[in-house]
Amino acid sequence: MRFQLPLIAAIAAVPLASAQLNELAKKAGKLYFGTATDNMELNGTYLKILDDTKEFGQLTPANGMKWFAVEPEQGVFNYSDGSVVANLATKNKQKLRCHNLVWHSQLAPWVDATTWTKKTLTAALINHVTHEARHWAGQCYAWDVLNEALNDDGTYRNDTFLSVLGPDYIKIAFRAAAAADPHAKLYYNDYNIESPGNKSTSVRENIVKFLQDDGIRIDGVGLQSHFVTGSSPTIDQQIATMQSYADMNLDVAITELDVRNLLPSTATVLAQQSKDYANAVGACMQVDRCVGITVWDFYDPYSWVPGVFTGYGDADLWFSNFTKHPAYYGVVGALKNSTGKHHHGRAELSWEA
Ligand code: 9MR
Repeated sequence: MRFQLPLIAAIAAVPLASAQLNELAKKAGKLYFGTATDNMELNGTYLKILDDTKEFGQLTPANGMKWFAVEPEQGVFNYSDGSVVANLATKNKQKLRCHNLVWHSQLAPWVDATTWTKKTLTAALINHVTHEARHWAGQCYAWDVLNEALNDDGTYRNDTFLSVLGPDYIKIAFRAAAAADPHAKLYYNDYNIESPGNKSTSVRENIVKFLQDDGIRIDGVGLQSHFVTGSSPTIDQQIATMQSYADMNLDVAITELDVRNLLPSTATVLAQQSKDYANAVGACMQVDRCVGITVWDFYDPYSWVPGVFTGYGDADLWFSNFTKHPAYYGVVGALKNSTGKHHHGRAELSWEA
């Protein structure tokens, strides 16, 4: 008897294991919370966190599946880089978002250097998409078939594909992807399409409707969501835009979320960053067809931001010393708030009722 009280006190003093991102996302009816990652990052404390499926249930290779890596010379395919992340996801039972089949950037130089006819470029495009999508068929939950094909004003981006083939290259790419991997969800993926405006209108008109009118399969729109602390779209703008894609009978996903700070990251800046992260995640929670959220890496030293935006950084959820940003808890809050509210048709307890 005399041990009872201290024992109870000891149990009460043990902090409850705190729920983690993927765990909470799944409780809220989503398929995953995930992250981008890259081959040279896969070691030490970082890898421990990446491997923890309570935290991350989905991986995206940041570079290894891009055209320059996969088909560096015409007709010569190299899957070694991309397979590292793909096989890690398989080993961990994490979903894999495959990224990407067609993009103007990080393209193999031969594509821009060759003098094409419509016939020869069509063949090269089909060949690339077919080989690559077939190679990882069965492993990819989703494919970003086409990445960043629009300018910010909504016009088609004038790259080699557009200038030789016109917009039909989009149909060629999605048709080939559908044939090569019948099970992967086929996505269009872009940035600055998270709030209403010319670019999001163009996604609906010039990508989705353009394909659907021809009976070509497209399953989803990926909203990259590379945001800036203090000037991210509002949660209402994000919900409205996601819903506008969902209303075309599509899934949506946040595919590359990060929120960059103008350095230094004061307490005020970090608090605002937390709100911005929470709004993005909260928007996905409010849209039934939003299947999941992917951050574009989770550890500040591996962020693409400082290399591209001078003076900006700390855009991810973990600081370089592996402590968590306040934004981590902002995301946790957004995932928890919606638990039970939105789900894929499953009856769950709802505190709203
Ligand atoms: O994270 C990628 C980085 O390592 C590359 O250097 C960069 C080159 O553009 O691409 C990064 O990923 C991009 C993604 O593929 C598409 N959307 C924008 C991402 C950030 O640049």
